[in-house]
Amino acid sequence: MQARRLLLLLLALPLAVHPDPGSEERLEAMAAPGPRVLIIGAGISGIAAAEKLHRHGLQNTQILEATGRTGGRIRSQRFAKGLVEIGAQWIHGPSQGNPVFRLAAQFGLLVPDALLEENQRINVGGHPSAIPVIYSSSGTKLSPDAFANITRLFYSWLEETKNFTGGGCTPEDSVGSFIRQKIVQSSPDWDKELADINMAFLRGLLNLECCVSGTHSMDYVALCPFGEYTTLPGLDCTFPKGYESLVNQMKAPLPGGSVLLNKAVQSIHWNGSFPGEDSHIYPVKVTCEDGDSFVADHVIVTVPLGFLKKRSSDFFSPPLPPSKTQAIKNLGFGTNNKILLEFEKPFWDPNTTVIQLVWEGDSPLTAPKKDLKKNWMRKLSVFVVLEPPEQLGHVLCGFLAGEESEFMETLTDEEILSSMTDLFRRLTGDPELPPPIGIVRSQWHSQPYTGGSYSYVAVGSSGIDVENLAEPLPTDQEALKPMQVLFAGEATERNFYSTTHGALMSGWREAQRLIDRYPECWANVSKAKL
Ligand code: 6YU
Repeated sequence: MQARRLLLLLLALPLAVHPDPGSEERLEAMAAPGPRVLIIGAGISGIAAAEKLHRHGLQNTQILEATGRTGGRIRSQRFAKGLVEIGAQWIHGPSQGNPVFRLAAQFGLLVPDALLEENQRINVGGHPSAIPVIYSSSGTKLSPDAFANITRLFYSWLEETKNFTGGGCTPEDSVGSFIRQKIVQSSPDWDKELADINMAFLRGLLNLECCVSGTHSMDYVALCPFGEYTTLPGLDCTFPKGYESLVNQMKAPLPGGSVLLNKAVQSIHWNGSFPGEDSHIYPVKVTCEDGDSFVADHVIVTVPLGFLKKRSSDFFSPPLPPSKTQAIKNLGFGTNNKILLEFEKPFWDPNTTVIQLVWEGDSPLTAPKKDLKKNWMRKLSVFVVLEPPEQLGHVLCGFLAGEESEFMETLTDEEILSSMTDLFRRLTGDPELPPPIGIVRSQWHSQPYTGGSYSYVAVGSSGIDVENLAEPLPTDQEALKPMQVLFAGEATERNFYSTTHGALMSGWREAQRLIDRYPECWANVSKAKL
């Protein structure tokens, strides 16, 4: 039984060749029949591609992952009394059109409420639906009713941006400039006494949008294609056993040895002729930072756009065609980080779900204060209360985007904790407010294999760049060996970029290309099994 398992395991592995100075490259493992497929990256897109290929009979597939874990930007971690998310938190639009929702429901990973039809029908258009508790920087609690109109206006302007997908804007126009224009038009109608606080409040809403889009400024986000991002119906929900429980379920059917961890790819050589030990000539060879190399018929690259921005010039040989290098340069990839704080006792009321900050003196019409060391906290505009407290403890999760967020990554936990203590004392007007008892924060910008949080369509780019990024190489339709290098990952999904479902769809999309190319591999796989 043991020997049979080992044989099956070996059969499932593609060829790994190690450089051995002075001798021929050495065969490490036997290959299963069918094309050899390597997947770079074990985030949700890479795992989704591997699982789908495996399910359709393309079993000669292996994932190379740079870090010591699977999941990528899905990362659940123990903190306070329970589990918190360092990366993705919600299923955005949990309804039948969302494959993350469908899988989570199928695996039994959601609470019953999340499955209710009525929950799936609610459409908030991707905007926050909770009524916040609002604190001003001078230590006053502000009534959400006072801002109800301005909030409604702000989100109606954001909705208006969707009208530009058909035209009526220039490539230089940004979502930020559009919103500013609306503010200038609308502000003469405001009550004069409320003008300053309204401006400060709107600055906060724009800061929050920076977190949603993963950008430093909404002035960086292109107006014309903004409406191409598609929101799905459903009231966002979370995973009680952590988002990683989804990735763990998805990878469970893969044979042992399918995922090689701590196997950072250094370069991808394509359009070549690389001999395998089976005397077959392969078009692609992947070399790793540890000196290992692998030959393959196809490679699916799922590394984040942030990694490609830093490394694509020396990652591919021959270099990428101009359409791809332009897409990598043009598209945006920014930082949205979390600061999670545990409190011994909540200073907020039990029914509070969101705490919104209003920094008095700030305005969407003036540039943010420059000195990051002094002012990074002013970019913080929202803290979410994590639920349920009985299971998690009293935990607030703050969101911080852009350069301020990247600066925060350079600070120590102690420095952040001390700043947060000062912040909450200032907001509540209570100089004795006990400090948080625990902190954990994300540092997505500094992660060498991620380089930020997620992608957006930046000013000067468009959905065409997203399509170009997704196009397989060689781009020549008549190529003798097509689809040598395929591209997946959240940044390659024109309508669902920046999300886990976009990432998952992209993995399935690229797997499907190969499944279609090798119908003989899955012809024998029974329909029932699919
Ligand atoms: C969502 C959410 N969410 C918060 C934060 C973050 C993200 N997202 P991966 O990076 O996972 O995998 C690639 C792997 O490749 C990785 O493991 C690398 O180590 C590896 N690799 C790299 N280089 C390599 C090499 N050389 N060799 C080998 N391996 C290598 N999404 O749906 N709900 O609540 C959030 C959030 C702080 C950082 C999120 C959320 C984004 C998702 O996490 C992300 O898209 C996917 O996990 C990516 O999977 P992947 O496989 O592509 O890459 C209008 C408009 C607005 C547009 N935006 C609206 C939506 C906003 C998104 N939501 C954000 C909110 C939160 C809280």
